[in-house]
Amino acid sequence: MPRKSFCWIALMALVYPAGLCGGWATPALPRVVANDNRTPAGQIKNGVLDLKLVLSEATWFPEGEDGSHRDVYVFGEEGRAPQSAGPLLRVPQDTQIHLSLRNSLPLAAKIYGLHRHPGNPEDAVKLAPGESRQVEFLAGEPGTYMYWATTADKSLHDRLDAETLLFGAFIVDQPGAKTDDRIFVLGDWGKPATATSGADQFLFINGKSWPYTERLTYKLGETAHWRVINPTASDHAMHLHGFYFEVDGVGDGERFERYPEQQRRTGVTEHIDIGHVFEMTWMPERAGNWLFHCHMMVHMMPTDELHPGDAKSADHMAVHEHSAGMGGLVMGISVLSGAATAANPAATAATHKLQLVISQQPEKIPLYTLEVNDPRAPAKPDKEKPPSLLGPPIILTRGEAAEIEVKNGSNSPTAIHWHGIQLESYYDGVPGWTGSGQQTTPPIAPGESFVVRMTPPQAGTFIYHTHWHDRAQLLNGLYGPLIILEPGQKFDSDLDRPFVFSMGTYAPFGLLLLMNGNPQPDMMVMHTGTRYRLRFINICDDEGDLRVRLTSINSETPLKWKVIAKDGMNLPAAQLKMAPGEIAITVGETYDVEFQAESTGLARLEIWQPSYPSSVIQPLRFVAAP
Ligand SMILES: [Cu+2]
Repeated sequence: MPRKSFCWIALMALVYPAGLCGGWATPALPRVVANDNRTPAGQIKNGVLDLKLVLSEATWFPEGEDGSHRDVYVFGEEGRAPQSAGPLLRVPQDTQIHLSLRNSLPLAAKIYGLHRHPGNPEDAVKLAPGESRQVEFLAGEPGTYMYWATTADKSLHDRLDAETLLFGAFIVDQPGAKTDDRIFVLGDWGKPATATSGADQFLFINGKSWPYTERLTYKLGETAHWRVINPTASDHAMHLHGFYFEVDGVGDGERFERYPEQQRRTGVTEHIDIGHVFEMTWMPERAGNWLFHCHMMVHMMPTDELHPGDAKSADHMAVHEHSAGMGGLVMGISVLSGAATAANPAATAATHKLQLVISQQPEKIPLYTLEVNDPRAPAKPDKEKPPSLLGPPIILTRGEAAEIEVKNGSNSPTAIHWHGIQLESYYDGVPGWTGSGQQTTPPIAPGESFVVRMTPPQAGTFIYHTHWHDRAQLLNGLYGPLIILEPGQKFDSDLDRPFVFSMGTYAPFGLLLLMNGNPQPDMMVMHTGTRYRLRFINICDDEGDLRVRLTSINSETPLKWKVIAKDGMNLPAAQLKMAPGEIAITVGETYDVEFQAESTGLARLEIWQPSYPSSVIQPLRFVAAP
């Protein structure tokens, strides 16, 4: 077949800077086939799986089959096309596994994870270039696992370049278990910058990058069971739009822990560490288009290297009309209504109408100012200066129809996502994607308004934030707390304290980690013997592993608090307990905790990331209640 990309190269050479053509395929290499992980590899006979795996070099097309490509190392089944993710190893418990492994790479390889689970994570099968070996073992405990390889003696944390696609899913099923679940293996191909070319990176799921990832289709009321596997060199914050999911279990690649029913957590975002896995279950209850994506901005943006002219998402939308300005770790989900026509946005009469007004201060930092006009919000008694780089809270009531007019007074188009809220797809806020085929959410052009309707079914802590996919909006404060109260409840700003964690362009210092829009918040006074609700929101761009901790001023031992909700969902009674005041909160997660100071004194609420030296401390003073 003639290579379509050939004339494309000539065309691209005119448009793209030099140095981007390093990845053009060697014509002799086979082409990588995207693996949707629905068909187990090999043959099972009489309780024995026979599978022949080969490591080889191949040409991979992360986007369209005539798009950009890279030469990589991948797994394949002997005699078949190489795959990304590698061939699916899936067997019932107690299956004897007979593997034949062949290394056709010019480099020695070490393969990890091909043993009985749980086993020794350091166990590796070593293969010299050209070497073949047989491996036999019994499938271990049921669960979700992975196998992966390195040609440079690296760990999962530091693999680079061609070898980063050497991985596959490994599933052990309980005897008789249903196997109609879906398996999503995350990928991250990366090459550091050199003297002659920039860094090159893109992210993908089951071998493809958005908008070329598989489009999932569900019927209303179907149950979706997913397994998510992370063999990449970074952690991720996997977020589902519009619906809660239950986390059924987690694993570190070696040991899988299935949660007992009362210990399962419900949320809209789940952190997944390097080499880890999780299983989730959810039910599509509303028709329309939805997303499952990594909430870390850099993992859901169009790749500069593949689309150097499209760095601005508006331009990108024009080039790839199905991309909606996104790229990388994003999957699209269409929920079919079952009716002949797609669900139209409902027009329930709203009894609570308010406005979110976005304005822009040209050439200033921050670029945007957000204002909420709500006739129900009490007038501010003094001329309190609103925090910069943070929108005011929007406060709604569970079960009450609300109408929010988003007025875009800025110079760039935008879109607002109502993170964690179970609402109709059309109002979910992903321009060009949410809604249905007939009517998708429009971008809000400068000078225009968009009226959002929702009747939140759940009281708790949520987020409104830009879903416009360039960093400038997120780093300039286009977000704020979205708080849903129980009917009859009034927001008490003394007892109820939102803490928004973000990254922002803070004048004149540049990009900083912020708490409530501030890198150095002022002293906050709280009363002893008084129960406070602290609402934590992480809307940083990429801080996947953020920690929050409450300690008294002279101690590293956290004070005790009670976590009462995650992602706006109250924890079941079995999970409520007083615990040391320290939690991990990933991008796109919210936590509500109850805290009561028992003695007067100073304390600090601190956020930090283990891998970076930056932190923000909110000083607290506990004084006797009047
Ligand atoms: Cu990510």
